[in-house]
Amino acid sequence: MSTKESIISEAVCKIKELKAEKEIIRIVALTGSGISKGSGIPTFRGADGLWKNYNAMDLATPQAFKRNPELVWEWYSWRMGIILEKDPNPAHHSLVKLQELGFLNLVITQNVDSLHFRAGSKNILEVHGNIFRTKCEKCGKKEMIKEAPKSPPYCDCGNMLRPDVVWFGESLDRNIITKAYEEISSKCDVLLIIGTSGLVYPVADFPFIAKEHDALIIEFNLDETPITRIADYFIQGKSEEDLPLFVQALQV
Ligand code: BJW
Ligand code: ZN
Repeated sequence: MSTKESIISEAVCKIKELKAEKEIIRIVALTGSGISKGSGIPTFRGADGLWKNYNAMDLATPQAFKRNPELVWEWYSWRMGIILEKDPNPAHHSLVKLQELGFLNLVITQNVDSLHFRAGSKNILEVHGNIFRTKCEKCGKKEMIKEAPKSPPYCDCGNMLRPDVVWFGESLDRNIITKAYEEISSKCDVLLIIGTSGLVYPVADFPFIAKEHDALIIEFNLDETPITRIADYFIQGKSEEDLPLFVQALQV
């Protein structure tokens, strides 16, 4: 049985080997809600996930917003309030450090919480949008907001705004998803997959696309996921504890 420390050390050795072979290697991080769990922000699935107490179809679909925009806004404002009280954790900071050390090129995140940005990551693709941005479906205007609205906000054009996040059944932003596919399929030697259940498409395909293109797959998660079977290294535990260990090992 390998210990976690030995798995981290093997993964780091492999990365160093690749770097020695190729000189320039591109590392991409793909993150999900588990990376923000250590900050006190709930995940979606699992025993204490958001979907345990709230029905996704009543809150995170365009139909739900059409049916009851007040309820949807109330839920998003509640979540914004929670996020605003929290800070990036050592896992977010580790990705910044990896970028500074020249080991990380891009963060692709499914999270809408801005924590990678607040931690100081530079090159971020937010594939499911941002909870602190509103969008007008009538005139197309997008705007960042600093506080959780107390009631549904309106655009200057008179239309009710919506949170600029991607709901079930909606397409992801074409430019962002194209860039993500491009990076994953042609510019990724190592994919770090952190705190995602790997259940939500199209992002759930990314690890498999990267693998098909010979990327080394390193997964950080508390539990096994559908990705684990293709992972070259599975580092099981809390990302806020394990990513700092991983970065430390890379620096030696
Ligand atoms: C830790 C930890 C710690 C905990 N350390 N780890 C193909 C097949 C089947 C279905 C579909 C398909 N293509 C499209 C669909 C439909 C749908 C879909 O995928 N459904 C599946 C659920 C089956 N996809 C869509 O509708 C997407 N649109 C689309 O594809 O358009 C075209 C199309 C439409 C319809 C049909 C066909 C094509 C859009 C998806 C949008 C997802 N939106 C949400 C909400 C965003 C806004 C908001 O925040 O409110 O995005 S849902 C939610 O799930 C959120 C997340 O970004 C996303 C992923 O969740 P994530 O991050 O993985 O969180 P969890 O909770 O699932 O997992 C947490 C993990 O962390 C766990 O593994 C823990 O173990 C771990 N963990 N603590 C490390 N401390
Ligand atoms: Zn408008």
